[in-house]
Amino acid sequence: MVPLKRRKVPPSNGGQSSETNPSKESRFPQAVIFILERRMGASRRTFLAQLGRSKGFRIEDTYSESVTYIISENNSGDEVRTWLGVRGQHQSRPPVHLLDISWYTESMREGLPVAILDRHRLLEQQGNPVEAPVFLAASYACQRNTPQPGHNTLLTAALSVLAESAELNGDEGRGLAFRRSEGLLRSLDRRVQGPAELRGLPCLGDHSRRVIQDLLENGVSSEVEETKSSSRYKAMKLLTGIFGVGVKTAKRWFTEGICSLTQLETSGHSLNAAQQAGLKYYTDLNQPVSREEADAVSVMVEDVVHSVLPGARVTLAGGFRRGKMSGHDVDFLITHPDEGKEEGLIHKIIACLESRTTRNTYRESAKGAGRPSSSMDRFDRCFSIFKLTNDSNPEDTRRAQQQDPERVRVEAEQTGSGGRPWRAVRVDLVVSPISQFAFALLGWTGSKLFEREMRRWAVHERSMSLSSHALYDRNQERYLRASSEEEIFAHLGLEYVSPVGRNA
Ligand code: 8GT
Ligand code: MN
Repeated sequence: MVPLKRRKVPPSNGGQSSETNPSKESRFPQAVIFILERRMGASRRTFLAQLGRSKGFRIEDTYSESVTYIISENNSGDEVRTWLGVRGQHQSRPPVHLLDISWYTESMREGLPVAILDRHRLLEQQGNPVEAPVFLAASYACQRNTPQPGHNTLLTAALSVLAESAELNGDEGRGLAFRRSEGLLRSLDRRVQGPAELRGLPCLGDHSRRVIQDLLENGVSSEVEETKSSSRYKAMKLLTGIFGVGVKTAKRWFTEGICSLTQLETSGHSLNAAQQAGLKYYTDLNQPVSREEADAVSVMVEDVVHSVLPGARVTLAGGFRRGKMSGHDVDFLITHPDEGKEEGLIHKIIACLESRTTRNTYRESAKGAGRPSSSMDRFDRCFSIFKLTNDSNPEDTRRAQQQDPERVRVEAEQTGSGGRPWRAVRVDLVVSPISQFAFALLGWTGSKLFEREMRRWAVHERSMSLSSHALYDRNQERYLRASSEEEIFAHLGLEYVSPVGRNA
């Protein structure tokens, strides 16, 4: 997208901005441009059209036979032809070019219609269109249903490695591009047989397509294999795998030559409380949490919450709410039906947890504890490490609790790590007032990509801003209320996607 700062309006006669004067004569009469709104969104299209006009391009509001350049984003040539009813070439008229948005943004940058290169042209099927069945998918992850685990796990696992590697390098943009490709492949309802089937799919950049092609043709991607075996990737993954250690800290340690836990322990670095616990329980915390363990944790959390605030409601969120069979932690959202009753609740929960076990909770505000929160989210929150008894299946836990409440308030380090009767599990607790509960539940159910895409949809397609607290309509200049996730989807003009379909 053309950065806003380039959006200069050239001085025009009489001080009238050319943006407000679309009928101004075109500087390039041979280029009659139509920008397709589909999958681009109305606000972005309006912005791009105004920009073009301000630079003297002729931009049509509707498609007609006089159009010579069709600009589209995230659509295939075949789709565009079908939607607009673009006919094949005819000798009596100038050719119609079906072009990607990149041609348009480059032309904006140059201030004139740039030469059309192959990479600007939209993909169109050659030959018999029935030969390779083509997938169709909407371009935002929040418009798609994405169940677990998907039919293309070989491809999605590989793209996930490249995304993770970019994220560990601090390259968010590149990471997001791979995540979008990964999310798209997860949503496909059958296995991809060959690259030709992916023609015209949105979200797949050149890089991802090359990797996919490699995997489909050779069964492996050399780039993915090299990434996985690189010492940087391995060290960064290991170090950020320590609870309380983020990319920045891990990067600093790695530059100092720290590549293993032993090197970290002997480096003389002083670790904060969360990181010390992270190191101590490293193996436990990096072992996936099973569904059964999550259910056992639920029983413990409900017990603690109800003992400090009867009537409070505890909801399992995160990956487990999306139907995943394992996760890296267990996420809970806590609220009370009477607004205001939840105030101060997190402190009581923490106090109760700490009285029952050794110190194992980490307030979000504690320096270096866990993930930094986005500036949009201001809930009371606490990351903790629970000690879960090995035999804790939820029914046993419930029964044991009734008989002897102390038994499940797992004992501290009475035994060494080998053969000890419990394991450490990460638990994330968030408290929300009931008036924001639907937004919080949506935000904390994920997946991260699904959330991100929903916020992007809100801004670009609806001029709204969505957070885990509220939905604001910028046109109406007011907040839109919702008491269920379904209502939020409806406000956004999206078809409802149930939690199990949000595994983008
Ligand atoms: P997992 O199985 O690896 O645990 O996967 P997960 O449960 O999907 O991911 P998670 O990292 O445990 O995060 C759970 C949800 O919380 C995700 O949907 C993520 O988007 C959301 N989440 C955070 N941090 C924040 C935050 O600061 N604000 C909001 N609104 N959501 C957040 O992880
Ligand atoms: Mn989780």
